[in-house]
Amino acid sequence: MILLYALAAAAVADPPAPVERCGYRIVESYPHDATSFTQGLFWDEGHLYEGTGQYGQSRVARIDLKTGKALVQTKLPSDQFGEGITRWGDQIIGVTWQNGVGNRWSIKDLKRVGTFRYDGEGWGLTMVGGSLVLSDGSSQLRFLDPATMKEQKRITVRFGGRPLAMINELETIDGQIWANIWMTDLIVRIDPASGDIKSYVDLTGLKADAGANGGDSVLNGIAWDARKKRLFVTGKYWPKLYEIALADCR
Ligand SMILES: [Ca+2]
Repeated sequence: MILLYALAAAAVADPPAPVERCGYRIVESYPHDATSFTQGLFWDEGHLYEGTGQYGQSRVARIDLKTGKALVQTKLPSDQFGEGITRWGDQIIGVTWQNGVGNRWSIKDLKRVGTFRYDGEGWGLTMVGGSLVLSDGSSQLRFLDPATMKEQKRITVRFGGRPLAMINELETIDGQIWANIWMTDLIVRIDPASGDIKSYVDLTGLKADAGANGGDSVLNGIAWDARKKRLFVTGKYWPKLYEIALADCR
C-alpha cells in the first residue's frame, strides 16, 4: 500500500530534478579588451577566440590570453551584428543577431571561406557530439548539421521544470552545455538530452571586480580549455577576463 501511494504521488507530482548550486573562486584574471562587445568565446590550441557584436564593430579574433590583444582578426561586414562563434574542424562558424546570415572562417588565418543562412535570430553557438547547437534568445536550443545547417532536433531549456529563455553564449564541457543567461550573473549547466538545467553558478561580484559598468556590460562568454581543464568567463566591455573554478556544488 505504501508503495502504491508513493508511485501515485510520483506520477501526479512528477517533480523536476533538483538544480544544484555551485560556488566559484577566481583562479586568475587576465586583461580583456574593454571595447569588445563579447558575443562568442572559445579556447583552442593555446589561444582564446572571441567574436564580438555591434554594427560596424563586429569581428572575430584570435586572442593572446596574457595580453588580451588580438593576434589575428577579421572584421564582419559592417551591416552584420556578430554573435556566437564555435570551432568545427578547421573552421570557425559564427552567427549574427538578426541578419539570418552566418559566416565560416578558416581557423588558421581567419579568412572567410563561406556563408550560410538560417531562420530566426542567432545568439550563442557550440558543438555537441557533431551537432552545432544554436541559441536564439528563447528557451529553445536548436541542433543543426554544421555542414548543411539542417535542423536535427531542438530542446527546451528548463529550470526546475519551467522553460527558461534568454539562453545566450554557449560552451560544451564534458558533453554538457553551459550557458550564460542574458542580463543575469548566472551561468547554467544544461543536459543536452533533456534540456533540464542541472546546475547553476551565481557569478555576482565578477562584474564589479572587473570594473565594468553600464547596462550593456553583462556577463557573457564562456570558454573551456579541455586540455588544462581551465574555465574562462568574461563580459561585454569588461576590462578583465577570468579563469574561475567551481566549488561546493550542492
Ligand atoms: Ca563559448
